Amino acid sequence: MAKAPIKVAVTGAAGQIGYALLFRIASGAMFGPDQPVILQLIEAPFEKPMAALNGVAMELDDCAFPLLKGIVKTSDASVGFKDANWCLLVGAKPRGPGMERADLLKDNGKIFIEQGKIIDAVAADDARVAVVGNPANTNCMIAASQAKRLTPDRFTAMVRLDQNRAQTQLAQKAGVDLTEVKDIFIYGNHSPTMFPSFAHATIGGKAAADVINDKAWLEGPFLETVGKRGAAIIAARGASSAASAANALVDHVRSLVTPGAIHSIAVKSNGLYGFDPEVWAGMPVRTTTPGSYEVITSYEMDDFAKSKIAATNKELVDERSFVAEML
Ligand code: NAX
Repeated sequence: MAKAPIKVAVTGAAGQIGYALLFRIASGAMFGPDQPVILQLIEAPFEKPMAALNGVAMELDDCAFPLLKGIVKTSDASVGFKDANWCLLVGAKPRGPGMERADLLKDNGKIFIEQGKIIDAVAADDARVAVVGNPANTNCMIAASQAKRLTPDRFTAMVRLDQNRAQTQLAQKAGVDLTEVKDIFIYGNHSPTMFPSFAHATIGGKAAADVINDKAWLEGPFLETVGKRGAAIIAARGASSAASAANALVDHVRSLVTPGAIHSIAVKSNGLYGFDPEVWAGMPVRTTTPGSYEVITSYEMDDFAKSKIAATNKELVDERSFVAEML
C-alpha cells in the first residue's frame, strides 16, 4: 500500500538554498523514493519573495514529480507549519553592511522566537525541526526555548555542510575516493570556530592522521580550509553556498530518518564533550529510530581537540549571552 504523504514545511523557500532544495525533496532524495510529500512553503510577507515563491511553485508543478502530492504557499507561519512532520528553517535575515553580529543575532532571534512558538502550537506531534538559517546553532536554541510540547531533542541545527567539506578535504589530501573517509565529525558552532575532529577519522579503515602523516596540515590548513570554506565560496561565486547547503540539508534529514546512520548534527549539548549544557553544539550522533538519535559519547579528546572545543564553546556561550533575554 502506498505510504501517506508527509508534510514538509520550508521557510525561505524562494531563497537561493530553497531553490536548490525543494526539487530534491520533491524528487525523493530526502525521504526516499517511496515517500510522498506535501511541501508547505513559507516566505517573508513581501511582494517580491511571494512572487518568487509563486514562480518556484510553478516550476515544481512543471517537474511532474510523482511523489509531490501538494504545495502550500504562504507568508503565514501558522498555515505553513500546520501539521508539519518536518520543519526546515532555512529563511533568515542576512547580515547587512556594517551590521554587528550581536544585531544579527537579535534580528534573527525574533524570527526564531515566533517560529518556535508556532511550530510548538501547530506542527504534528512527531514534528522534527532542522535549522539552517544563520547563526544556525543559536537560532535553533532560540526556537527550542519557545517550545513546551516539543522536547529539545526535536530541534537540530545543520553542521553537515561542514562535515561534507571536511570529508572531501581529507580525501583529496590522501588522494583517495571520498567514500574511503569515515567518521569525520564536526564539533561546536557552524562558524569558522567549528572543530572538524580528524583524530577519530579513518581513511580506508586506518587512522586518517597516520594515512595523511602531516600533523601540521591537519592542525593548520585543514581546519582553516573547512572553517573558512563559506567565505571562500562567497569570494569566488559572489554569493554564498546554496546547492551544497541544500545538499547538506538533504543529507542531514536523510541520515536522521535512517536508523544506524552515524553523522554530525548540532543538538542541545547537555554538557557532553565539555560544552555548556544549554548550547546547541555539533557532535556525532547515531540515528536510532527515524527522527531520533543518540549522541556518540565514546570519543576521547586530546589536549589539542579540547582547546578547539573550548574555543567554539566560548563563541556559543557568547552568542547565548547576546540573546539571553529571548530565551
Ligand atoms: P537567501 O537570502 O537567498 O534566502 C533567504 C530567504 O528567506 C529569502 O527568500 C527571504 O525572503 C526568506 N525569509 C526571510 N525571513 C523570513 C521569514 N521570517 N520567514 C520565511 N522566510 C523568510 O539566503 P540563502 O542563501 O537561501 O540562505 C539562507 C540561510 O542559510 C542564511 O541565513 C544563510 O546564512 C544560511 N546558511 C547556512 C548554512 C549552514 O551550513 N548552516 C550554509 C549556507 C548558508 O550560508
